[in-house]
Amino acid sequence: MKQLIFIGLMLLGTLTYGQSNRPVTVNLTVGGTCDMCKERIERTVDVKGVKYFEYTLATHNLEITYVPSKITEEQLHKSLNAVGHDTNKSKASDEQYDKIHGCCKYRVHVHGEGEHDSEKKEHNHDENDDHDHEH
Ligand SMILES: [Cu+2]
Repeated sequence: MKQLIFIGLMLLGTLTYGQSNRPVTVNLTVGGTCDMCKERIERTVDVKGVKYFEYTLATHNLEITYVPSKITEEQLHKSLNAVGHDTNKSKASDEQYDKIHGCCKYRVHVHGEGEHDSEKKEHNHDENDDHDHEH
């Protein structure tokens, strides 16, 4: 009888193991603005345990198929944060975001709603740009 329970447990173990070995597909929302971001994001998730990834800039959607026994979704979020990208579950620290390339400052675009006026002013300023700037 004890042996039967043992075999039963072994079977159960194999089953759960098999299940966590089965690839899972998730959709993450990841901040990004340009092709450089897309490349960076895809390079970041191109790791062991990830079977498929595709980042769509227009929707900020990152589709990922990964094997849960090899990598967790949390790890994916964390490594994206580490290269400066916010996800729907966790944000990059200001320090991490600062490291991102200048043209990739996606947060400016995301927080745009209430700041349209100042954005417009900036644009006009750029158009008749014949005085010196102190950048
Ligand atoms: Cu970019």
